[in-house]
Amino acid sequence: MNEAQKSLILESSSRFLIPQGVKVSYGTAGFREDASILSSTVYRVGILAALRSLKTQSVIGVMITASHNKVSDNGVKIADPNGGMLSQHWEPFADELANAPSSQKLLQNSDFGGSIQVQYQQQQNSHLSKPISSVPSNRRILFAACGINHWLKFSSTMLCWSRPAEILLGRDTRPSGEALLEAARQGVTSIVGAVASDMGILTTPQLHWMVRARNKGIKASEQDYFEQLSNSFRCLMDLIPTGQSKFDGMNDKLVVDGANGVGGAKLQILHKLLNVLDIEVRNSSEDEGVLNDGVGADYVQKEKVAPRGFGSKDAGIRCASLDGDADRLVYFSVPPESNAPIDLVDGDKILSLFAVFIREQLSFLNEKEDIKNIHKPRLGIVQTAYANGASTNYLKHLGLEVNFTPTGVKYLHEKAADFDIGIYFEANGHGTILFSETFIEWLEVRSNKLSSGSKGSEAEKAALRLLAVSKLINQAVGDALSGVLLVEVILKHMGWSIHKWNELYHDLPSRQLKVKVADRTSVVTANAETVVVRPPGLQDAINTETVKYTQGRCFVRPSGTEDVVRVYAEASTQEAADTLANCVAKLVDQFLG
Ligand code: G16
Repeated sequence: MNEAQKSLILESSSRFLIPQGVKVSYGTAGFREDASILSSTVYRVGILAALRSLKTQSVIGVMITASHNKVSDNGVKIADPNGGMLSQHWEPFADELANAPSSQKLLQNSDFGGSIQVQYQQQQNSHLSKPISSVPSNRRILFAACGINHWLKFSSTMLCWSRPAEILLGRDTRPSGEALLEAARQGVTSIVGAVASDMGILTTPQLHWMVRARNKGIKASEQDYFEQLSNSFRCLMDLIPTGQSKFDGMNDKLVVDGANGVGGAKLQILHKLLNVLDIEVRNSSEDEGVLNDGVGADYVQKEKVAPRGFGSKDAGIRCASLDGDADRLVYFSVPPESNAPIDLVDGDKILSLFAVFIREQLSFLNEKEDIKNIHKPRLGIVQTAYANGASTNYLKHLGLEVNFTPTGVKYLHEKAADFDIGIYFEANGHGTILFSETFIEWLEVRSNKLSSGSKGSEAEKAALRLLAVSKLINQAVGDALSGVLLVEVILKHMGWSIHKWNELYHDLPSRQLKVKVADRTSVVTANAETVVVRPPGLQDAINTETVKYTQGRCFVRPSGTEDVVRVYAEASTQEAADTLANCVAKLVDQFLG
């Protein structure tokens, strides 16, 4: 191994020793722990991100956030070249590198360059006689991570990568964020030639958007992000059918809970740029409150109560809530009576609103002869087991194809990318709409025709609307800011109030609980997390309980972001859903307590 590189890693890693007894795992959305034990993990993620950048010869992102978790937690995740989550086959490398005893050991044992050249020669002879998995794990990380060609180039041409690693770093408003971002920066720059750019305080989706934009050669500053969102929003507003620009008997104001996180302040900037929406932001990071404490989308959706700062004075007003890093969005309305439950409009309903709108636009397009002659765009829906059963029935009733994946944006996103238009949402409000490149190209041709003089048939307007949606809604990851704008303009387009929207279907009563257990990883699930495979006997016990309830449905799964097992139950009444959830929580405790 090159001496300069070796001493660079040895020197920087000695500043980030792993705390004793700590073992971390790249969960649903990266590493998440108490912030006080995370600096070595974040430093190593910096190294991995630089290697990923070299391997893909692209810009990579590192985001410091723990999203909906409490303020004392923090976390780190990598954004891949397309702006999406880190490729799943790299997650084991992240785990190995983050838990490797020390970088000293990582480098000490032998000469990596030699080991990798042997592997390379074996591969040149068409087959790896020794499978990669038999190479000691620390070497395997660098072997697989760097890629043979880069590595050989590295060792033979002395640091002349064809393109040096480039990493965009972002963080949310957590107090621990600044120091952890510095740890990430030192990790990145411990790879010779790697460049780390601090993009400052951002929402998680902004960082993902920037990575995607940079790799597509599009301008990628925060200002560019705001301009793209506001321009496409205005375009959709201009295309609202005449006479449809007021909500149906509804106050036009929107009040947004910013979870005391980064999203509120960013929404204010967007609001000023747009200058057409009446938006009031509460619980912004500039206010006194604590991040995600009695506020935010996770709290509102799970507890089904109004966030701090909202009450019966807001009755009749359309309200929305973002989570701590603004990648989730739910809507709600507050009843006039102070103790009554809120009307929650969750991710499933946002998905349904988007599906109704997109389906309408596609129906205008499909009326045109020429689309029949090319190919009918495929619209697909992706949900998880948390999707309320009533939402799935509604979407199927519309004739839409509904698919299920395990929890985690990385799974939903991947499935949604199989379609010309893929809409994915988790009930917790995390989701977006993906458009295939081919379909976007087709839309661009149609909308060019329109802007070059034709008056605009319904089909052409539909093409323009869909194109604007593809620019407004974040193509990299779920984004609460772009989600708010799309919801607002679709409600205006439809002339719907939040109440009318909420009446699309009636949710089955449901309850979510968390159970603290000794080791959550001892719960293993299958079939998109609907069946417990381990520990043996738990699923049978859940089944025996569930059949007692009309429309009963229940599942348990280990959280990937908190140290708990989650329980979800649905039934025909709230009381039944609560009882079922509580009984199953007790079962989890008995089996795993
Ligand atoms: C993350 C993931 C989401 C997931 C949520 C909860 O959200 O991005 O896909 O639904 O965690 O995951 P779990 O139930 O495994 O704890 P966020 O908003 O916290 O980044």
